[in-house]
Amino acid sequence: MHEHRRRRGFTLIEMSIVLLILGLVIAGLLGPLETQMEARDRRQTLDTLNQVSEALYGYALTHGRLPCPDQDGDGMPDPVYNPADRSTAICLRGGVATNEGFLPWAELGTPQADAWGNRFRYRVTAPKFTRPDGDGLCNGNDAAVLELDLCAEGDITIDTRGDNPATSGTMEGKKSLVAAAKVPAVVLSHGRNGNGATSVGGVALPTPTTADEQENTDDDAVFYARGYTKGGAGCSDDENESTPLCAFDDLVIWLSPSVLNNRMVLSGKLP
Ligand SMILES: [Ca+2]
Ligand SMILES: [Ca+2]
Ligand SMILES: [Ca+2]
Ligand SMILES: [Ca+2]
Repeated sequence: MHEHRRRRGFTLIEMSIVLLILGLVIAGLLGPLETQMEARDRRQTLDTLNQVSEALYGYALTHGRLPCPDQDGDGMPDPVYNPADRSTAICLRGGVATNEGFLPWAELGTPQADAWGNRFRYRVTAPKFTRPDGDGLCNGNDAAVLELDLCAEGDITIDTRGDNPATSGTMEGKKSLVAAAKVPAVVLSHGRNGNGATSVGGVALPTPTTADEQENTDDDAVFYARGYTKGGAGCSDDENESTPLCAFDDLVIWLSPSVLNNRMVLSGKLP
C-alpha cells in the first residue's frame, strides 16, 4: 500500500526540477531558432533582391532606360515616363526632383517586400539613366543631355568595411572602402530590424541609430554594403579597431555599370 501511494505523482520538488530543466531547454532552443529563422529570412530576401536585379537589367534592355522610384506606394514610378515628354525622366517626390524612393515593383513585376514585410528602397541616377538615348551619340554624361547611352555614368557610390590592402602587415576589419563607384542604381532591404524602412501597409518604421545604417536612409548617393554585425556595448561604425562595429543587417544590391553596358550593347540597345 505504501509503495502504491508513493508512485501516485511527482513531489513539489521533483516538479520544480522538471520545470527548471524544461525552461533551460526551451531557452537554449529559442536562441538558435531565432538565429536560424533570421538566416532563412535573409536568404529569401537575397533571392528576391537577385530577382529584382535581373528585372532591372531586363527592363533597361527592353526600355533603354531604368524606371524612376515609386513615392506613393502603388508600385508605379513617379512620374510614369512619357516618351512624348522627355522631361518625365526627372523623378519627382511631391513635385520636387528626387532620385530615391521605393522600388517600383509593379512596373518591374517583382515582389514588393522583403521577408519582414517592408518595401525595398531604390535609388537611380536620374534623369541620366531614366531617359533613353535620343540621338545615337555618346553624350549621355553631358549636363545638357543626360540620357542613357554608353557614355552615361552613374552617380551612386557603394562603400564597405574591411581590410586596407595598403597596410599589408595589419589586418583591419573596419576600414571604410569603396566597393563600387559610378553605379546607376541600388536596391536595398533594411533587414530584420527594419530601421528606416516603410512597411507594405505604408507605416514608417523608426530611423536607424547606427551610423552605417543611417547612411542607407539619408537620401544621398552614398550607401553601405557590408557584413552582418550584431553590435553591442561600446560599438562604433568607424575605423577604431578596438571597438566592435555596431548593428548592421541591411541587404544591398546594385547594378554594375559594366554589366549594364555590356548587356545593352549585346542586345543592340546601345551602339
Ligand atoms: Ca507611384
Ligand atoms: Ca546620346
Ligand atoms: Ca537594418
Ligand atoms: Ca546615404
